[in-house]
Amino acid sequence: MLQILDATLREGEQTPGVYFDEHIKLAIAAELNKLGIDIIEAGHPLVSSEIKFAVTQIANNNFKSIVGAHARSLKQDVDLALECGVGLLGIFYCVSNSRLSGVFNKDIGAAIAQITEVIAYAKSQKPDLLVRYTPEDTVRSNFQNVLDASVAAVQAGADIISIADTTGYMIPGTKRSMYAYVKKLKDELAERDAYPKIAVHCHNDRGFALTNAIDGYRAGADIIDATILGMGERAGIVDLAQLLVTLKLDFEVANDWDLSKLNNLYHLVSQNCGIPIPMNFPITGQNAFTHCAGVHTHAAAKDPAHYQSLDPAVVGRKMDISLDHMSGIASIKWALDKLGIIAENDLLERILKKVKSIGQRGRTVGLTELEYIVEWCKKHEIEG
Ligand code: HCA
Ligand code: CU
Repeated sequence: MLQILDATLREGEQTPGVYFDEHIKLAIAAELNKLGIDIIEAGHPLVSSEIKFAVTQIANNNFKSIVGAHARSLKQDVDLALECGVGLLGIFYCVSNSRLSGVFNKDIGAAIAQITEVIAYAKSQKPDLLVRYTPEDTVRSNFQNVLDASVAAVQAGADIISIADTTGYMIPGTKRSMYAYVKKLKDELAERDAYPKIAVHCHNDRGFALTNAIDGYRAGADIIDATILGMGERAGIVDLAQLLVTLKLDFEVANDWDLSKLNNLYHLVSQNCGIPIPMNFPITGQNAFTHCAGVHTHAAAKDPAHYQSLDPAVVGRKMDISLDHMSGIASIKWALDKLGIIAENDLLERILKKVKSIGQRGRTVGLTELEYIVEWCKKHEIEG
């Protein structure tokens, strides 16, 4: 069964300026667990004693979610992660010739020796530990190096190989296809008798993270990484809410993710990282289920499905209608109905005129304000 790995507490904290307090880290992890997220990547314990403490707290909570820590390919990092009591260890090390020679002054043989030694060490310390090996910048690295390192990692005990599109390089429908990459790597691994789970970690530098992740799933990936709000280095990675909704509703993945929990979780994270949820963000954005233009509100008030392909109730939200310069009579009627106010046509027209004039000043009218606009319009009528 497909698994989702949420990396908000690891990759997400690599968003410039983002730091979650320890109790907020625990709250986010607990909410992810309630939502039914399969794996929580809780942090990189080497970064600070606070992060190590938080990873330990999260790992020792008896969550149903598997809790993981991130580590460089060094025994020192493995020891720290093991001290935290995690169930999954994500080890990353690059295999690109230019990085190996330019940054580490190593050849691929030496890199593989280091990777396998560290994986074997981790497994010897805790045999039931799940080990993921990520050849960093997988998709831009020499394929033979990726394959050799992956096979050696599996032989040393790695359970998962993660394909990292570290720079958001993959573009669907071109030679840089995540679908083709996953297929090719799986086939070549099978040729070498290696059958690890395959994860995909897609960055969003070109805006294709979600599409690439779905491509990876279609090609047989077992694990997909995502973060709340798509947070992460630079343009971040796949947005969790969009990914879950698509997989559950459109690809009918039979997992128990509780989509109704997404909205509160997004607000919790947004409030605590200082990144507002963009108004027009799918699923969780304020406007995601709000209809504006008169033609739309007229039809949506009769049946929201005319202008919605996703029922907001599925994600714990409601349809809304915005009152502004685009409004029509149907918008006003819909809003008045919410307030329990019945108005004759003449009054309706005057309310609409007022609402439109406010909208032209660049803002929307809320229900409380509307109540007073109704009063004002009635009075205005009497006073002439
Ligand atoms: C990083 C890079 C990484 C690692 C992914 C992984 C990437 O920030 O360390 O370890 O699976 O995008 O390659 O996030
Ligand atoms: Cu990343």
